[in-house]
Amino acid sequence: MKLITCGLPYANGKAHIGHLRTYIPADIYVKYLRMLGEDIIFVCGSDSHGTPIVVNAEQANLTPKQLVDIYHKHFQEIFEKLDINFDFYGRTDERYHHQTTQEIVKKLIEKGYVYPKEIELAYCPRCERFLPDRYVEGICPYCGEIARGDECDQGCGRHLEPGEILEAKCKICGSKAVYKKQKHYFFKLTEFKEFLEDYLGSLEGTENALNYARQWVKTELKDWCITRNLEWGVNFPDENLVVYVWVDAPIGYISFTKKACEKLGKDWRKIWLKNGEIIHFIGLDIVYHHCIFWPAMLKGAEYNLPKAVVASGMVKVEGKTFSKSRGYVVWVEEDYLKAGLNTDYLRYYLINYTSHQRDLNFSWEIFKDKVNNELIATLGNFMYRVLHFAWKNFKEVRMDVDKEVINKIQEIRNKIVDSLNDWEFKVASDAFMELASFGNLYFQNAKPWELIKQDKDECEKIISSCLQLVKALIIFGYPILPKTMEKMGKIIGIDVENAKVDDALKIDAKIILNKPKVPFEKVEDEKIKELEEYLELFMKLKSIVEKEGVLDEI
Ligand code: B3M
Ligand code: ZN
Repeated sequence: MKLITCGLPYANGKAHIGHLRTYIPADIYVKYLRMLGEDIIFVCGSDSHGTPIVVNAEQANLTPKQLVDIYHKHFQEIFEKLDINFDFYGRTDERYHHQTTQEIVKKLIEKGYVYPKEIELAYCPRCERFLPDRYVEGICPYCGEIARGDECDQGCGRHLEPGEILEAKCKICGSKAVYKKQKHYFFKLTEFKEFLEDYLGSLEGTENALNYARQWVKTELKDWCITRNLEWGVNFPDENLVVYVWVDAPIGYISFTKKACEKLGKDWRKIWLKNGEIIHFIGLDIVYHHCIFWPAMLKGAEYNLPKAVVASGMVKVEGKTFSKSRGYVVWVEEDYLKAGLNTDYLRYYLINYTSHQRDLNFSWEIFKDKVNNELIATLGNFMYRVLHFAWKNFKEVRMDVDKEVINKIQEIRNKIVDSLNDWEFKVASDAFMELASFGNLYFQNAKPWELIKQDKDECEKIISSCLQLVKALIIFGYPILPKTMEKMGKIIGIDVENAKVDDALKIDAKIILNKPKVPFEKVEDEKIKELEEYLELFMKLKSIVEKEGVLDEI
């Protein structure tokens, strides 16, 4: 049994293209593995705790729970619309999750990995409160960039411990913070140094994640403060504190697996207490948490360890570094879905633009090109030509497939499987498109429109080979373009949702055709212009808002 997870989105804002950069490849990977016959559980959920939520709720005059309710529902809807199908999509403010977190924290305490210590904490004299994590902003002591209280998000990416940040300021009122003593609890991360060095040596996944983690573990490890002064969160045993959000959030992977297993009649212990394979899909900005803290916590609490961490590169919008506050962002609902664009187009763009580890640039012009010149001109064109020709001239086709065609399908199948094993999802999608190009050439060279007049039997043979290619494209394409391939599957009578990859190589006695439909609609120039103009306007607006000093994203 394999568990695939996606990093949990904070339920404090809407879904944007940066989120999908991780979730869509993960979903495509899961769909392929299932079609290869693997037993997979796929989970994710809302990260409901932590200061990002509390601060945003405070600003919106809502309780944290009310805020989470809104965005939890939003994410669920977005995932459904984009055909990202988790077996369970949970939230970390539920009882079941608190229970699992407390069990693990207690276990770490019992095993002596947690100790109390008095520390100096940032405190705002004006707001009269402690300033955990994102309540505070200042300078990263490692690289000198502007940083948040708990992470250097714009610079070196390091996690920062409470008290480490320099020139601390209150994020709410802007006052200079002072430091006050308080007792907190620490996890002995330093005791895991050797274990981590060893573990990171054999951890699988993308090089971007592994390189960072191996570098970090060599330099310095610090014990990790795991409690915070907040009301909202999982209670730390016997104290008026909650556990740090980065303790409970990854435990969501476990609590959601339990819920998924309840639903599916499977045993979660096989994954988390025995040797099931655990694969985490995350963004590059949370490698530290997944490759350093998380395995140490799991090891300390005697749980199974992740087998692979797969990190997606960052996203740019029209060539500019992604930034919600500056308006370099594409919102999934407002910008994409409301424009009425086919969700498969976005899935294809995100998987096919570049390697999973590289930065992905989203541009509406490139989007148009990829849809019109690749999906439509190559893939759609071949599928529709064949289906239309077969339907018009035969209605049902006796299958007698050219050996060369079967070999090509086999070759593409192998390429797809190999590239999945290397986390090279773009290569898989390129291989799939290569099969469509092969089909176009095959059709063009065989000239069935001439053959039909001279030798109908020979023409039927050619068309049967082309139909086998269409069938393979429907099957290989389903994980990437599920809506389209479901629709196309119906034309030749395959239930692609339940198909297996190797069905692409099976030859039926005949294929009966239904009236074909075009696979894709063209994206019009005017539409793209409109979207580009909207984005520009949005960026201008944001820069005005910024100049006027309105508090933006936390
Ligand atoms: N909620 C979101 C982020 O920092 C954070 C991920 C948790 S994964 C366990 O990207
Ligand atoms: Zn830094």
